[in-house]
Amino acid sequence: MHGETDTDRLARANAIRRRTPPAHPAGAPRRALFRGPCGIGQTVSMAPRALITGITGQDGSYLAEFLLDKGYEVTGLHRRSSTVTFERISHLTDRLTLVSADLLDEASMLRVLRDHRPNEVYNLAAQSFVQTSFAQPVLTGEVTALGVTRLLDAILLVDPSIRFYQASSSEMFGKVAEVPQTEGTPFHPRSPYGVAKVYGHWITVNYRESYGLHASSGILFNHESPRRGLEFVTRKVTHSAAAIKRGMKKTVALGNLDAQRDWGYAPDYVRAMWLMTQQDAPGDYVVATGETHSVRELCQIAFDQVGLAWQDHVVVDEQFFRPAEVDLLIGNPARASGHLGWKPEVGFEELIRLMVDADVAALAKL
Ligand code: NAP
Ligand code: F7E
Repeated sequence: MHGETDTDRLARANAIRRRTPPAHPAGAPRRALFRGPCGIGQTVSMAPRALITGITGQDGSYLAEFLLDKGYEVTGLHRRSSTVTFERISHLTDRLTLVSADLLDEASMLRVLRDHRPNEVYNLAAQSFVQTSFAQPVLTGEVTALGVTRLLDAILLVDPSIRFYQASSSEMFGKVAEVPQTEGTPFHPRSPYGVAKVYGHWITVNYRESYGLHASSGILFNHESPRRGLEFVTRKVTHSAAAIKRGMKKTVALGNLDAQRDWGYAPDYVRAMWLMTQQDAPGDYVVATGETHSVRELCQIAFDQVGLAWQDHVVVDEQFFRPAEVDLLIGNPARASGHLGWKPEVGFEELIRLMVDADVAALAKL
């Protein structure tokens, strides 16, 4: 509607959904994807229902798109903030139900589960920036570690048949015990974030083993996109290359140029999350490309895409080094490939070039 803000549109979409009868009781067939007649002049949705925590983040936005395209009813959990944080999902708000709750507040999650009765829950919410976890280790533990237990407990109380996905991380491998890393590689996290993710991972395994929950953990290696937060190194570099090309700034300050990561494309990775919840049995899966690249290579490709030499524009600044760095992160996605039929479709160079192009296009609109 003319003059409607994101917040207005959201309120209207949610009001329409509240008038719709509940979709189908928990425990109903999970794959029923049709909309059938239900009394005179009324239709009831038989679509599967998913709840995504962290829907305003990079992965939440791609997963929401993916599930909506598969015919799901998607509820997104977002935390209250004084400004609108729906930038990544503004194109989807008419198709989503958004609810306010917080991983710090168990009762808020109980209410969301009780009111929306999802069949699948994807826990993507976290304090996800490694550097911040050194400055705010307790908050990181509350959200990224204990938040998982709060959500699992709420699931246990409301509906233990819910299928659960936990966003675990390659940061758990940290000081790596072997290269490449598999589901069996021991963890040695090197940041408060990594430590919190190890807790989240093991509590997921524990609830699976203790209570028989269909709870899976995706050990995802770095994955990026034009929707990546500006503080993460790939987007920082691609956005800076675009801004420098436009004459908006001259340099970008980075930390460890020798750091290496196994970087993939976020839309490929949300597909793996869904594949995990569709399996008969829950499990843990490494999701990675199996290739590693350095921050220096990232700079080379990004600046090349705008016709500049990276050495003329990248400066090294100690403030971006970490108190402890992780070693050689390379994932072996053999189990994901064998059991889930998953494989990445976008390679590193294509990823960085498409991110630069997206930043160039976005800045051209300013
Ligand atoms: P992201 O862009 O930082 O998104 C994090 C989301 O969590 C945001 O929606 C954020 O909300 C929400 N959140 C933070 N604290 C919350 C709280 N207390 N209650 C409710 N929501 C809260 O992260 P991402 O890259 O999409 O990653 C998704 C998940 O995968 C995270 O758990 C991350 O740790 C994990 N992971 C990511 C990668 C990767 O390379 N991207 C790799 C492995 C694992 P606001 O918008 O309000 O901040
Ligand atoms: O750093 C180095 C930095 O912040 C990558 C999160 O999604 O993936 C992400 O965590 C590397 C590090 O990602 C700068 O030292 C150099 O070695 O982009 P990042 P991350 O720490 O790997 C894992 C799998 C997650 O689970 C996390 O949630 O790049 N680096 N110079 C820099 N990093 C940043 N941010 N900024 C720099 O200036």
